[in-house]
Amino acid sequence: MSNFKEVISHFNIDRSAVSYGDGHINDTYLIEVTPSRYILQKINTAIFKNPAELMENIEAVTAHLAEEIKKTGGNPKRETLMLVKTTDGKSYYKSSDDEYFRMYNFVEDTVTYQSAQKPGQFYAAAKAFGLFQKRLSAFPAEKLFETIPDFHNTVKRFKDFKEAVDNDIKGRKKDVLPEIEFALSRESFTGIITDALDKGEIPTRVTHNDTKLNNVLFDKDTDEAICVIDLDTVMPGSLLYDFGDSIRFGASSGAEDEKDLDKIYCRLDYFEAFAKGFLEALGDDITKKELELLPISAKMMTYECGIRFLGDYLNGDTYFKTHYADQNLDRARTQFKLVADMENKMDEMNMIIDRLAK
Ligand code: ADP
Ligand code: GN1
Ligand code: MG
Repeated sequence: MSNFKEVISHFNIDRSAVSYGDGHINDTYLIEVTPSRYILQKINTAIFKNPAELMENIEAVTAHLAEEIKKTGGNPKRETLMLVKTTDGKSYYKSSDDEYFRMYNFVEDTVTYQSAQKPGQFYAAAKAFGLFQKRLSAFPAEKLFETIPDFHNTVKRFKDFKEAVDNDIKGRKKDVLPEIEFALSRESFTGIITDALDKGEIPTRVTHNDTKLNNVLFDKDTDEAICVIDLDTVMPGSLLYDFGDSIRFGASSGAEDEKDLDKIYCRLDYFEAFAKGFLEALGDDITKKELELLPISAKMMTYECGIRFLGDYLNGDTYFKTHYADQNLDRARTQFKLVADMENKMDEMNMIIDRLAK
């Protein structure tokens, strides 16, 4: 990282930092100033075009969450991210080379998981994401900036994907024709959630929009899911985005970039555990139509992520961080394998939701 000393001095810290975490988007560093630790992040401005607006969102959302947590006797220092202000009282620092940095308190004695190890753990994550959404239900959605426009507009994502296929700027299309065919043949279902939103059949809510299992911190002793992190995409959206994206990642039997596709399928016991926790946390705060669309939202978010990975592969890997050549292709393949498996299991997924909703 360039001019590191300059950056941390503006957070009143003078220590070295080490790279940290497994995110695909921002550069994350851990800083130790005994007895405290901090997370420093360089915001990815190729993706988040307006970091000042993004930080305004995060300031407002974390302040709201802290109040809600206090009201119920919780501990905001463990249950929500807390920003560390710069020496001039701001929530971020813009460096002399125009990079944007923010700092959070490190939430101690927690762990993140790259995959759910037992259904109970995924149930706990569901409770945390459900509660996150519930705590934000009174937050005025119109106050939030759209940090990435059309983030979960699958119809728009499909158009972008088709453009990547048509442009084929890296000449990779010829190697991935079956994957492209898989994606293109499913165009007709891409509008189900956007149509329901447009027609007012389901409400717009304040949602997280990136509910990967590794975006929740678990207490290392109790294994309770205590703090939802990665708030860059908190924006107006649909509850279905949060449900579907959680299932996409956490109900998968393997890693997002697993090469052996025989190992990849959707684990229905994990699907059920998540649905149970999410519905318990939401209580009455979910409509009949949302309930009905929960299973299809899992397929939608998985498909959408698949076309995003494959589109990025075709575009030359410019969006998601990759650690080896073809990683985005491996990621796209696992997503499509999951989509195919979910199509076979759709009846069972519907039955599970029917049973839980009774
Ligand atoms: P990205 O947007 O790149 O996914 P995240 O905000 O999710 O970045 O952070 C990456 C990782 O850093 C997380 O998965 C988590 O392990 C860790 N992390 C982030 N913030 C904190 C925090 N405040 N306390 C403890 N760990 C954190
Ligand atoms: C990114 O930031 P991270 O790693 O939690 C991405 C998500 C994808 C996910 C796929 C802002 O999430 O939308 O679902 O990778 N975040 C952004 O693993 O694009
Ligand atoms: Mg993350």
